[in-house]
Amino acid sequence: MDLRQGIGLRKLGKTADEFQQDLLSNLYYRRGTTVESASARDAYETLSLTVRDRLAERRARTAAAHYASNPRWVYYLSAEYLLGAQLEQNLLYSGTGNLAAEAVKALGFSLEDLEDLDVEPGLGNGGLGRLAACLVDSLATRDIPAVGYGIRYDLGIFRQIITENGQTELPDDWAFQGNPWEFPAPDDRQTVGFYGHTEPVPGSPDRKVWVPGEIVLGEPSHMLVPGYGTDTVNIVRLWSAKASEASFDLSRFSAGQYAEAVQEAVRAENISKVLYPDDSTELGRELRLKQQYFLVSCSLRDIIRRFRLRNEDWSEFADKTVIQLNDTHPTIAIPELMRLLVDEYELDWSKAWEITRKTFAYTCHTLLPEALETWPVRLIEKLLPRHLEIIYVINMLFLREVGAQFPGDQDRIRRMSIIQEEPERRVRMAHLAVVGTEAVNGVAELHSKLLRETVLDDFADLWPAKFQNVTNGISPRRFIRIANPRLSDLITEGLGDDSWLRDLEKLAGLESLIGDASFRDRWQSIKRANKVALAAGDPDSLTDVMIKRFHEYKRQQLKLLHVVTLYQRIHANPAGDWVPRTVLFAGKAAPAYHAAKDLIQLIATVGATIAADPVASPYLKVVFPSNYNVTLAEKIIPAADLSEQISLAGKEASGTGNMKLALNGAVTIGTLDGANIEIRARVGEDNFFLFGLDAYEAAQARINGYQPRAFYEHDAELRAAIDALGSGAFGDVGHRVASSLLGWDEYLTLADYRAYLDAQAQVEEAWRDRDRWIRMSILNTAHSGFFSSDRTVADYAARIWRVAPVPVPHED
Ligand code: F58
Repeated sequence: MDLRQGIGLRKLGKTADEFQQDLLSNLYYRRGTTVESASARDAYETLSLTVRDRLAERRARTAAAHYASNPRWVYYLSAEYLLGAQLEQNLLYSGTGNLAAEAVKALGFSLEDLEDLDVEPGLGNGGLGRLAACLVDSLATRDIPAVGYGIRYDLGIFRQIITENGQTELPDDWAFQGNPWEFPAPDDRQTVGFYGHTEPVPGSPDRKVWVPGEIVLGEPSHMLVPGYGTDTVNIVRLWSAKASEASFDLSRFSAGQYAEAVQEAVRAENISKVLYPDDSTELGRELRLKQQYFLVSCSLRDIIRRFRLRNEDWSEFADKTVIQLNDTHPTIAIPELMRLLVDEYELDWSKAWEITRKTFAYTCHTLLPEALETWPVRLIEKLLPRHLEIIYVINMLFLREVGAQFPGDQDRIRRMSIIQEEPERRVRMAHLAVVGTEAVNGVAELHSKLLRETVLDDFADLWPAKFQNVTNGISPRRFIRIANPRLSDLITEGLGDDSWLRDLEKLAGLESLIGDASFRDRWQSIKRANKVALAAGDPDSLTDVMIKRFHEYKRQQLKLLHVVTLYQRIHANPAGDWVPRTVLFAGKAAPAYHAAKDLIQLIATVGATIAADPVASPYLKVVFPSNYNVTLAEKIIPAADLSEQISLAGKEASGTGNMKLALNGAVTIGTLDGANIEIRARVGEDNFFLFGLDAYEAAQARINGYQPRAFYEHDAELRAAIDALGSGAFGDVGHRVASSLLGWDEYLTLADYRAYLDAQAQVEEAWRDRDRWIRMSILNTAHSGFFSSDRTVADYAARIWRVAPVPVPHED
């Protein structure tokens, strides 16, 4: 039998009875238990396998279609993926939700209970990691042959507990009870070298032999990434570090030196032990660079292995392969591909460089200078000696090009060099990423423009065509269909079918329903029901949410000043006609980012003070649920009325929470930053509360010698709020936050305070006119279609990747 002629698998059940049969057979044969003794965990694992089988069958057909067409592939390289919980998604994408609910009920369980056992793999920090997850979803939905490569961290982003003492971090052993969604693939194991030295190759000046001093194994496992409304199932392949057999010291073990015997093995396996929640500590930097190279080395070898399944000639590599670098974390892939091509496959330098440059593309996710990665030259030299040599050659040839374009401009050469000389020699990864790729993109219009005008201006001068914008997007399946089933059903009813889930611009059709009072009523009742389900506060209060990582540039401190001012106003006039508000904060701070952790603690303390206050608490409530993650986001977002997007203009690259909230009918209060600008342009100025300095005014304010104290002195309410924080009532954290605002206020919080409060007054005015508010809410949803990650992927596919879909033939 020619296996490639058709998958020829035994058909999986389509009816409730057949699904039940499959579930039972998995319970017996794969879980090894019985109906009588099945625990909820048994039922969860068995159901997951039963659903997974359906996707695995589609996966087999996808692989066959891809093999047959030998297409151009997209490889997404990312140190982070925040995939979210898998069961509900996979039920939806496999169309087995109803069958599953019935089948598990017969076993004595409810689907909701089993969904609670589904732990999300927290393999990312925030927006960047979640973007990677949305993009792989949309790649599959758009039938684009793609693999996402990442690291299978044993411990994901820490579990956060919030108390009045602030944030506590606990390890997140997410796969402790196993992970039914992954397939280990030990046969595709790779070998990765570190340290050591290089030796010349006589007669081949470009080539070297690298003799590593340490060898670590990379073992892959993959998770299935189904497309929605299509048969494509792609994969995310995650690498785990494993010690080689040789690293176990049997003689030491026999001599009773147990710790020493496994020391080397432990060191090797530490590479994929923990996700870095932080890039601000010196400690562990070597380990982080090791992680980056580990990801890159394993993935590139796997990519080459896959290329060679159908191709032989290196000249075709860049036609068949595009590798997208998700920020600079995987940028060491550029010298690594050069090393593989030149040293191992013996291509000459210029041919190898042509291939390399054509293969890679780079997405930048920041504007903060301190977030642009650099690595000490001596660290790279020690850990990856051959790569440093290659980087030097790349730099020399590159600077020669710059010199030819701009003769005599030494200052430009110094600015553009991949090597920073002062105060310490470091490799600038963003420069390497720009030099070694065909395309560079920012993640929102303003961000891409500021990259060209500021951070990467010299490079944009040299290669204007290389710089592009691809505005971020979000998966409508996860962030409205799964997160907000009530609203999704209403939209489907209103639009006539659910095709909007694959073509989100169709939401514009909601505009014509706005005039229908019963539609508006239902819209409002759904928002209320979502608030009841969230149970964060009075469902009739204005639910005001700020959910994102804690960072000073995002300005949770501005929101806190607003809360304190509201509190003081209520106290000054307890009989006033106050708009009741529930202010919900959620988010994690990097464990070493003390200012951000101070803010968390201060918010929790102020929240407790308000809760204990009989005068203010009827009108104002601050809630701060612990452990913000994808699962929690899916509960909060559908319940939000107001979306806080208040970063200092010019600092937030894009934001994606802003898109999720608008899609779910929250109205934004925000600055002209990141994708807020594009949201406002689409939902309309009247349906967005704008305030604050723009990016140019903000930059100018600093240049003009910004004095936060002047704002403090001229604004009595602001002064009262800051004085309250610094009064001692909130302890040392209150002092620290108040004095940092008064002393320097890096992100111009005080400069934007008054404009922010004025905008909040407009919010309250709009809220009091409930019909107006509902219309605004509907219009936000109706005009969020652009922010689908399906559109983002289509943009990348057309302008950067130049890839075409490969449909998978449908089988019934
Ligand atoms: C985020 N970056 C941007 N970085 O801040 C946000 O504006 C944007 O919408 C999003 O990327 C997607 O483009 C981000 O999440 C990180 O998480 C770093 C990862 C490496 C360690 C330090 C945090």
